Amino acid sequence: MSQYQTFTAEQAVAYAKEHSGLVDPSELVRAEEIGDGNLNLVFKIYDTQNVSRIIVKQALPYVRCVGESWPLTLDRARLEAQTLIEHYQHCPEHTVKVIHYDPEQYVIVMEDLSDHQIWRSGLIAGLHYPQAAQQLGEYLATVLFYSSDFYLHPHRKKELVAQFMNPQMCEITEDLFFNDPYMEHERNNYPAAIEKAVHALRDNSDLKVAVAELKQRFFSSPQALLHGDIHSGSIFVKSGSLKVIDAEFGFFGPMGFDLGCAIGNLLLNYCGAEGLFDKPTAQQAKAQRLGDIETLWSTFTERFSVLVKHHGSDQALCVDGYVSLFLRNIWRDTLGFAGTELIRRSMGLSHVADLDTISDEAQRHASLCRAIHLGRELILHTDVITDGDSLSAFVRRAF
Ligand code: SR1
Ligand code: MG
Repeated sequence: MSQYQTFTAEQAVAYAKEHSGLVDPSELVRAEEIGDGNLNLVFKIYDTQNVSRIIVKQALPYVRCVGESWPLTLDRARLEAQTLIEHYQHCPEHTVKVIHYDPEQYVIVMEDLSDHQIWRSGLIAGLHYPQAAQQLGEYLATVLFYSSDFYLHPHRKKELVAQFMNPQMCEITEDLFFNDPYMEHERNNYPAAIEKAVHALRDNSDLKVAVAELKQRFFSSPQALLHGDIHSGSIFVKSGSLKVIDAEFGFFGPMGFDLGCAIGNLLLNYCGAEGLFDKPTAQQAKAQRLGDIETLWSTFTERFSVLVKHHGSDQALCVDGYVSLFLRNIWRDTLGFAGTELIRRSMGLSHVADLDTISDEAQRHASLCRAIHLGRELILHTDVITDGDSLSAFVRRAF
């Protein structure tokens, strides 16, 4: 098989037998297609004992959640494989392992993480993984530091920036985060009941200027090799462990974008808590989400600063005092990008289950409005929110 064709379950099993790297590949007998994401085919491959052993992921030539009318580059499979491999090299404990990449079939074979669960599903079920925020902070600090100018030789950095150009996937983000919500667009998706909040957002010219600034930063700040789509659905967790998957949006961009996506998704869960849970559980979940955000940011800054101190190589960037200035700017970006994630997940094409699965309609609409309101406030108040603690206080004051 050399020409690209989308796999059937049988073909996925045959492929896994050849490329799994398992000692007993003949044991692989059955595939289940589990891709519930927006873009790809994902097969779990089971052995004779009905244990899932390996994952086969294949890029489709279009956006799966929309259909063939929206074609999409298959090269994203290369970008995903290479981003994961690059991140794994520096942070194997928190990055899924790529076992094989096939540039003709646009297939990635990777380790099975069935003993974990998707963080978003856990959060919606009211589960708390106390170590997850710290581990995510460690992952982000490590992979972003080792792909930044603090560490890389300037020639190598520029080579990597070129290798990880990802124009089509970036364009999706550019449109969905920074354009669609702020205008009428057929891709937008929100209930008529929240129309007033949507119009108020679109009438806010200060907000549009601030979003333009964030889009400009996204376009032209190749600070580090980002994951590019690090929401709670791209993260597997289990007690004591966190693994990041799904890096097809990987490119060199502003560090605050990854941090903002991660924090934005914890805040989306915060905004949905009252619709998802009974009152005492909602209070507890909200406190946990804010605690997670504080831990994520403090771990990120501490770890990043230590890495600069001990492994930084650029003389000018590593001068005393610069890293804290750098991190202050990253924090401002983080808040802004978190705000855009809250807004686009509430009224744009791609929603999150933290809000959409709320069964009570009034609660669901109230949660969407909270997310839009909080998103706007974060984007407009980056100057007064100085760190994780002050973000928590700000969010608590909002609701
Ligand atoms: C058309 S893709 C929509 C969204 O799904 C992905 O997971 C990204 O978050 C993207 O924005
Ligand atoms: Mg994804």
